[in-house]
This record gives sequence, structure tokens and C-alpha cells, in this order.
Amino acid sequence: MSVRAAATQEAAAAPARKAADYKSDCKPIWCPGCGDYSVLAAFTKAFAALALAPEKVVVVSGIGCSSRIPAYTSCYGFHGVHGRSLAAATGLKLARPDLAVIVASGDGDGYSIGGNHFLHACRRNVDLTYVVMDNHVYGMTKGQPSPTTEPDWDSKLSPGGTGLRTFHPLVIALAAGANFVARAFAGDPNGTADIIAEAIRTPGFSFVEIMSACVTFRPEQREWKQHVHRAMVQATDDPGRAARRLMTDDGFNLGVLYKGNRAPYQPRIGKGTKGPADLEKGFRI
Ligand SMILES: Cc1ncc(C[n+]2csc(CCOP(=O)(O)OP(=O)(O)O)c2C)c(N)n1
Ligand code: SF4
Repeated sequence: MSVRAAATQEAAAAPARKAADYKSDCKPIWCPGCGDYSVLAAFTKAFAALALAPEKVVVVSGIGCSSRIPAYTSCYGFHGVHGRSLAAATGLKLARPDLAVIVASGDGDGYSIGGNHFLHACRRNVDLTYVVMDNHVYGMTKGQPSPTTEPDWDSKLSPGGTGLRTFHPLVIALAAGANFVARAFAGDPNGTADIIAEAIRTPGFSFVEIMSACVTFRPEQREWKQHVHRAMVQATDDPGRAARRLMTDDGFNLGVLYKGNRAPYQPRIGKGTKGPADLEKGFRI
């Protein structure tokens, strides 16, 4: 039986779980009104909807306000190095394919310093769910522009704006080979939870971009809730079509936009190698 079929069978037999079961005792220190609170709520709702055992879930992150999220769940967590969450998560998933590995990042962590890892994680298609809380700014380090900051965003640290073209994470994910691409809005935790649950259920590399407002450095993002709307199209399995739609949409349509059917990467273990323990033996000094 496949790992996924076994997990589905296990979930069917698992006791019902509540979102509260996935919250830790650690109180979030995000600014009041930060979108990341709702993303945390969406994570725990999604885990409960899938009845995942907390000890079978690992939340891996880099550095940033958004990357604090593992500490606020009762699951296993790894709060790692800035921009390197995908590298850690890839190794973990390959060593422990029985675990659900959710990766949390911010637009600075994931698209600047971690941009190269993002491209290759899409290309490799390891069975991970990658959630980026995008607020178009470096929140933790007090408001520097990120790759998704609008070119004319004027601030003390970027007077007159950077003048730089913005990065388009969803289209880049499609071009690089992600198997699932979705856009969500933190202000809609139920809709976001549904998308995260579908991303976890979908084999391969699933990318969920969440518009999560930084109310401190980008207070104007409070207006996002007036602009977001459900995507008026069904998810397609044609990456070119999905990319064309994304290049011409208004940036506020929410939902699953692409769902492919690439088989997830499976490591080819050499002849006579039984698993990570045997590999470790080879490196013993
Ligand atoms: C190697 C390294 N470079 C820079 C930093 C400083 N740093 C910490 S968080 C951060 C940016 C975080 O921005 P983002 O990922 O957008 O997350 P947010 O805080 O907005 O959620 C930076 C530059 C660091 N911790 N490590
Ligand atoms: S600085 Fe911005 S991203 Fe960080 S906790 Fe505050 S509102 Fe959230």
C-alpha cells in the first residue's frame, strides 16, 4: 500500500480533532492585527480537517515574523536559517516520507535570500506544502522592500520607491514546475484552511501564496479585504493556461489556480542501500 493510501486510511480511522489541538501554549508576539494570526488559525483548521496526528506533522520555517509560526503549533517544528526552510524540509521529507511537511515563509525569506531554493523545490516536486505569507515587505527587520514590493512604494528606507519590477511568485512557480498553485487571503481563514488542506492532500510540491497584511509597515494593506474575490475559473491542469490567466488577472483572485498531475519526486536509493541509516554509515569517520 502506498504511503498516501496508508495515511488516508489512518486519517479515516483517526479520532476527530479540533483546531485547538494543534495550538501550542506559546502566545504569538505578532503585532495586533497582523495577518499571520489568521494564517495560524488556517493552519490549525486545515490540520483538524485532515485529522492529522500532531506528531505526524512538521512545520518548517526560515526567519521573519511569518517564520515564527512553528512555535505556535503543537506539531513538530523547525525554525531554521533565513531563506533555507525548503532545503531543510526537502531533506526531512525524503528521510521521513510518512510525515506531512508544511513549510512556512515570508516574501523576503522565500523570494529574496531563498529565491533559488524556491525555483529548485518547484522543479524537484518533492511532496511538500509551501506556504508564503506575502506582505510585500520585510516586517521583522522594520520595513525594507522585498521582491514583491510595488516599485513606487515610498518609505523612509526606499524614498520614492525602488523602481524595480515586482517578482510574480505564482507564475514563477508554474514555470519552475510546482504541481499545485493557489492564492489565499489571510482575512479569510476558512477559505485559506480549505486551500491549505487541499494543498496537503495533493501529491508533489504545492505552493500557496497567502496575502497576509503587515499592518505596521504596510497599513494600507488593511484595504485588501475590499478587493479580494474568488477566482471565477476552475483550476486548470495546463500550466501555460494558468500562467496566462495569472499574468492578466488583478492579483486579488483567490483559490486553487493550477493543479497538475506530475508524480512527486521519489529518491532513488542505490543498490544495497536500505535507507537514511545506511547512508549515514557511509559518512561515518
Ligand atoms: C542570513 C540572514 N540575512 C538577513 C537576516 C535578517 N532578516 C531577518 S528576517 C528578514 C526579512 C524577513 O522578511 P519576510 O521574509 O518578508 O518576513 P516577515 O517578517 O515580513 O514576515 C531579514 C532580512 C537574517 N536573519 N539572516
Ligand atoms: S511587523 Fe508586520 S509582519 Fe511583523 S508582526 Fe508586525 S504586522 Fe506582522
